[in-house]
Amino acid sequence: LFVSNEDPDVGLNALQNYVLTHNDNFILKQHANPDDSKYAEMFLQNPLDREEHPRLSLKLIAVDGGDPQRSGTVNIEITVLDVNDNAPVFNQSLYRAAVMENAPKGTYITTVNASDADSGTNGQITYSFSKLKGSIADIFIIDEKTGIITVSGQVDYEKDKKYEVRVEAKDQGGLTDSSKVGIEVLDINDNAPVINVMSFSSPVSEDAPPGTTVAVINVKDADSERNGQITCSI
Ligand SMILES: [Ca+2]
Ligand SMILES: [Ca+2]
Ligand SMILES: [Ca+2]
Ligand SMILES: [Ca+2]
Repeated sequence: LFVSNEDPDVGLNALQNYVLTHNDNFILKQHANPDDSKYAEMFLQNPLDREEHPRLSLKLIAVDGGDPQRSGTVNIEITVLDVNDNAPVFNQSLYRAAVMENAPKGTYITTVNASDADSGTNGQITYSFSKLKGSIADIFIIDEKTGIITVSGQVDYEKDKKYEVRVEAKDQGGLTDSSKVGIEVLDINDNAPVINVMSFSSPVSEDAPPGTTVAVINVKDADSERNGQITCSI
């Protein structure tokens, strides 16, 4: 920025000095023209940060050497344009959630959230799962705008008791952050015991002593804990 001031007086009463209001970013360099008039150049000295100061308001004051001293002022309004210098940041490095097995499609699991300090598209975030292993992509879905994770397929405790899903937040300039979602699957009693007769001796002779093994039976229940505990009776 170049500034020059016309002061029709001569000598001491002519323009003596330019002063810039105190600020962290700009400095002023003063130069004399061959005809002794002066001009000033404003330089950027320290980097601007739109996220901290989106607008700067400075005053440039030109003073003469007269008595009384006279001065002129210009206001300099500076708007700092955004660049994409902030990546999105998740508000948690790990999200924990639980879901019942056999939960219907659309069942809410959790919401992930990231923020981005930039403005406009530089701060606009889309969410996605990253590097999904195997079948997880068929079981859960994430809304790219809201970060809401819901059930989209078959959750089966007997197949997988927990999942760990990586989520990614990306701004429109391509900067990213990632986080993890741990999803615990809760068992429901969806399996009946299965009876398997391994061997069976028939007929049994009438003089067989008490304690003779007649049949070997194997009983299984795929559920866990109380849902899988079996009692047998005849
Ligand atoms: Ca950004
Ligand atoms: Ca920025
Ligand atoms: Ca069961
Ligand atoms: Ca079960």
